[in-house]
Amino acid sequence: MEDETGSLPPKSDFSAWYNDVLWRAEIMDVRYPVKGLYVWFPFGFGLRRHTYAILRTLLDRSGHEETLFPLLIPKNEFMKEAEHIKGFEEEVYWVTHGGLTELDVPLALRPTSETAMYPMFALWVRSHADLPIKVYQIVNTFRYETKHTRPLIRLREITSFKEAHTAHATWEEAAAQVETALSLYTQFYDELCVPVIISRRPDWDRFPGADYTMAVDALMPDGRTLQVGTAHHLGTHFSKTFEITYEDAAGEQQFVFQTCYGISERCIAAAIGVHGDDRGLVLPPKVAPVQVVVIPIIMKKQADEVRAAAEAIRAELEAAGLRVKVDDRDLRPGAKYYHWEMRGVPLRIEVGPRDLAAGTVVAATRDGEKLTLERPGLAAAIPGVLTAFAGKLRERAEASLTSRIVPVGSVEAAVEATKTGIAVVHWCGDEACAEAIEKETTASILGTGVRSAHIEKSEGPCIVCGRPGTSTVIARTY
Ligand code: A5A
Ligand code: ZN
Repeated sequence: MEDETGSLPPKSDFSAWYNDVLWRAEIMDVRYPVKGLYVWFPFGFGLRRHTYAILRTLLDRSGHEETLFPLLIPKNEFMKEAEHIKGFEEEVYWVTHGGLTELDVPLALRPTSETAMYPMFALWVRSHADLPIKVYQIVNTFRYETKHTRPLIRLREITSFKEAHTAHATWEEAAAQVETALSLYTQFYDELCVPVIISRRPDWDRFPGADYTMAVDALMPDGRTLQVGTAHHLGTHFSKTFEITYEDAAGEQQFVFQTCYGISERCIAAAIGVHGDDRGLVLPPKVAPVQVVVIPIIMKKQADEVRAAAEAIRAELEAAGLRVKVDDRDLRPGAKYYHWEMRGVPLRIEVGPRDLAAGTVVAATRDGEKLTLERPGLAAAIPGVLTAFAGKLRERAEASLTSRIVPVGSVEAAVEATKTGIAVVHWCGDEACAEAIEKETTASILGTGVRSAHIEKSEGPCIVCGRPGTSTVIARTY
């Protein structure tokens, strides 16, 4: 399965690096014979599992309940909400036959689950006491994407679609839920040590059927942003079509106000893209399938003792809750270092005869920092080492993002800035000005109302028309 020969393209050639590292680090196998569908290698799936465990915990702890709805949505339900259909009609896969029999009602493979869930919400909500509803599911969804497909980034089968759906008594409560969602996503990305920028998408980029859409974007090494999450205020668009009502205190039927918010395996693409280096993956310790690799340095002398020491270290670290591997393959240490560096393992511990005598081990974090750790109390020391390493990843990623955000005062300067990152401009909100900006820069307006520690909000003249404008972020996007 693995190919340890040849070398990884440099990360500066990001597209080539990305495709190659997914293969070499055993994240995804792209040889599945359907375009836009890929296979998780077990190591990659481990990364997915630990990543989504964080997401689950954040949702569970904030009053969400996990649920599971069917994959198939009857055409008549799918076609109810006009804007929603229009937004998705070109992306839906249809099931039209059961065996040789044509189905009376064609079934859509969910591209997202509003129209699967909301007919049921109509049955679930009766009175004020049934609100709010806050559910989520982690499922596969299907979108017939026509843009260039790419593993983890643009899929036709999204395998790890976390979608949350909520229903509330008031518009304000739903708006507050959107804020809660953004805060959860910010915490989630902080655990992945990936800094993000939150903004309100322009109206033409809203989710089909939303009052407004808030988006979370990460900056990839090639200077393009990746939308790694969205939270939508749905107002009463869907509750009106699906008749989701509750009886208020005065005995009147009222439509509920809804939100939904989603994250896909793009979160893993972002972590891989942001942290990796020329030697392969660099994984945040919380999600690394292997957090510590122990490499016994076997010489003729004391080979058995060294092996036993490596095993003892593994047992101790595992007992402390760490994910550990001992690599006792009959390979030169250098080949093993290469192997585990490619797979992003945050910490490597080497034990050899000299360490046995000294009562120490040599440890190296994935970024090359070497430490000598005392053998007694090793398990107690490692979590601190991993936390410090995560802190370094976070700082490096923040610095890299900050250095590529450029406030500019003209369209020409925006053209330059978006070649390598994000331009912050003043824009008046007019669609014609947006079109002019997007045409000149070949970048997209990500949004306004920007929230980021890295961007200062201000007012100023629109870079196209000169009328009053507000801070707006622009970037080339995936
Ligand atoms: N029901 C809401 C939550 C929804 O579907 N929103 S969404 O269309 O914006 O999708 C949520 C997130 O899924 C997006 O922000 C994006 O990060 C991710 N996503 C969308 N299409 C994708 C695709 N084809 N491949 C991978 N991820 C995708
Ligand atoms: Zn303008």
